Amino acid sequence: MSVAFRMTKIPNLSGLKCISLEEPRKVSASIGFQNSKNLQNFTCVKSTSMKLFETPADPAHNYLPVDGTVLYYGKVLNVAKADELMDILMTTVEWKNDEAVIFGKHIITKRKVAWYGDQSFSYTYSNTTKHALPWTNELLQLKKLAETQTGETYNSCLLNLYHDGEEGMAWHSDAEKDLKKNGAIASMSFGAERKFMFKHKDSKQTVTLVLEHGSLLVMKDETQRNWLHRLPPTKLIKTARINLTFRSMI
Ligand SMILES: O=C(O)CCC(=O)C(=O)O
Repeated sequence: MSVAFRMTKIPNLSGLKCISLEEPRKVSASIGFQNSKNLQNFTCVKSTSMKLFETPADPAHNYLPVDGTVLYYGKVLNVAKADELMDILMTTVEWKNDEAVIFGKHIITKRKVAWYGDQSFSYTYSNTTKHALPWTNELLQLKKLAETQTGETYNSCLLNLYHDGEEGMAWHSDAEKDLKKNGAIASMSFGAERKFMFKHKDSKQTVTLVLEHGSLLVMKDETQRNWLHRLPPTKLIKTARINLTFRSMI
């Protein structure tokens, strides 16, 4: 059976790969951060792949239409290396369930977190404070890779482990007082491909990308001030994902 979907063609990209789409109606809005002049029609043949859709990697393209910068570099590690690092991160990182105090209620998440850095930085978010652990070899290598690719420097890393698609992260922005104002945040992903969404704080416009295994994304400039981001939960994904966000603490 063949199914027609409308997808957004981004200028300067050679083309979009057509793959199976679980939510065809949302595709142009999801990838479509361009104005309607840039929309073109594509016909895709439904495949048996579990992939929902792909985000074309073009580090020269800003995926946010206004008020911030999000660049997606795509896969910066090959699959074998990304698989190896995922296994190492699973076993060597000191994972702990995340905690938050929300409206006075102490919440412990299923999602696990860890916090590493150049020094024992304290990081307070959701009314709880973490103290950074010293870098492992792999985290230091990945920090260097993120720095080389993005042309920025980072001194710390927050890691998240989502056991399956039912674990996600709600809308928020990373603009805590401990972080450098408008500092770049580099996000590296391993494991299950997941949607990653942005929502403008005023216009409520949304942008959705898919973060691939071994991929890198950077959020910078005024992104945290003007946009929220989230990792939406989904029942469709049964496997784990690890995300590393390299940050600059002050
Ligand atoms: O897992 C992700 O990709 C999102 C992580 C995130 O939003 C954060 O660390 O602030």
